[in-house]
Amino acid sequence: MSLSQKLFDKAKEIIPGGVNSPVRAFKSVGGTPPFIREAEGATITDVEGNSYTDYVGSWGPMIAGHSHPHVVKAIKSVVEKGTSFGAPTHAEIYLAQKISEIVPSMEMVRLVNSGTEATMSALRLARAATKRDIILKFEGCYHGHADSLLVKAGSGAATFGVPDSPGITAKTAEDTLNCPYNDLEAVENLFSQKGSEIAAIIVEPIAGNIGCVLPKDGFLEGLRKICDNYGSILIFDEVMTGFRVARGGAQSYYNIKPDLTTLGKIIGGGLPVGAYGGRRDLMEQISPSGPVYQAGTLSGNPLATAAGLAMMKIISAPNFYEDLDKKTQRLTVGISAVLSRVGIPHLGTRVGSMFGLFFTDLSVVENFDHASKSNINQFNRWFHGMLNEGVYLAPSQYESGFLSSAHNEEIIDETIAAASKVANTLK
Ligand code: KE4
Repeated sequence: MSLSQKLFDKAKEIIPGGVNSPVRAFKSVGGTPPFIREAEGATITDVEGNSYTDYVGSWGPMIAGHSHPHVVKAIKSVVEKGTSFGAPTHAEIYLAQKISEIVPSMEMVRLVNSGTEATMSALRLARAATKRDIILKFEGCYHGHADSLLVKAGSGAATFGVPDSPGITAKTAEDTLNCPYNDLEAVENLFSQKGSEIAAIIVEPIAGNIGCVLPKDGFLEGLRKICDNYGSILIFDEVMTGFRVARGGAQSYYNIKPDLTTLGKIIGGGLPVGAYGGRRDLMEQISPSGPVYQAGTLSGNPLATAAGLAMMKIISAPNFYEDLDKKTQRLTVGISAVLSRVGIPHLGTRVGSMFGLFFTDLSVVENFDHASKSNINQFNRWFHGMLNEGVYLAPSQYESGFLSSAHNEEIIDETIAAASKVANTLK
């Protein structure tokens, strides 16, 4: 029995499923998750010293690679001065200013501790500002595990095929409507019936929790117009796409201005940070400047803001995104070529350094229904084949992959060579 297996058995005795976040348990792909000891750059190493090229990057935060020296240095520079004060600090101002400078639609910013807190708070604000109860999300999109958002969610929830979680009241679920992603007509029909009751649309501008599904031309613009017509709030959940697909996130990539944006992952460089922000007239309604309550003991703590400021500096380097784009293109084109060479039906998707791979005959995957028709068994064989070749991919068909600035051409070509070996076993 491997050390990871021993640790997994021990973990299951004291932690539900042996993990602190479900998708880590490898339930959908099967097998035992390697317990990780350390990580640096593009490499993670498990407790037995096996190293893997990492394309999960802690589910997005590690866009500059693991243990980036500037992030480590920033944390070290503050950690001995205290880890949390529960009081305002200057670094919180700087980080909020930096976020607003890079994402101008975020005229004001509130730091929280996770993406879930960010989306939960943004929805509360949207409901308060519009005095409406209903929210619209999209099937398969995942916005964290707040009750009202765990309805036909993606990511881990979709992976387990139980998109609705027990413990959510019928009333809560009632106030959450879903449409198929990319189906603007369905949204228009819904709004023509209930538009005056809908507080907000919350959308992943690129759906990264269905696998990686791109918005169809006109979809995001259409949501913007509908929200304008009906006085609803447009929330871009950029927890995954923010600072990922472009410096200014998907909203800059597609040139759409949401009313509120939620962030997470990259802004903390791996430390627990989330944020929400947007129009000043909305954000000023957040306590204590306004009546909408939201709070957090560790929000904006000095370690998180130091790491976040270091990340903002790293991603602001010239050509940072252009280089990532080129390298991810090399990777995804290379993998697709080796799968095509052996005749494996698949569809690769990508925006910047965020990418997906569906084992499907479909020529397009536009929504959760399309994605759920993928050959999950084939995906699972691909996943384990690549893991055995030292390549660590997201352990679910309903997740996206991420490349970092630490992945160089040599590493990418090694991954493609591994893919070529594994592709032959999939025939
Ligand atoms: P967190 O609460 O996990 O920080 O963020 C929730 C969240 C919100 N919005 C989007 C678009 C997200 O992708 C996420 C979290 N992403 C998942 C990966 N699909 C995190 C991995 C996990 O759940 O362990």
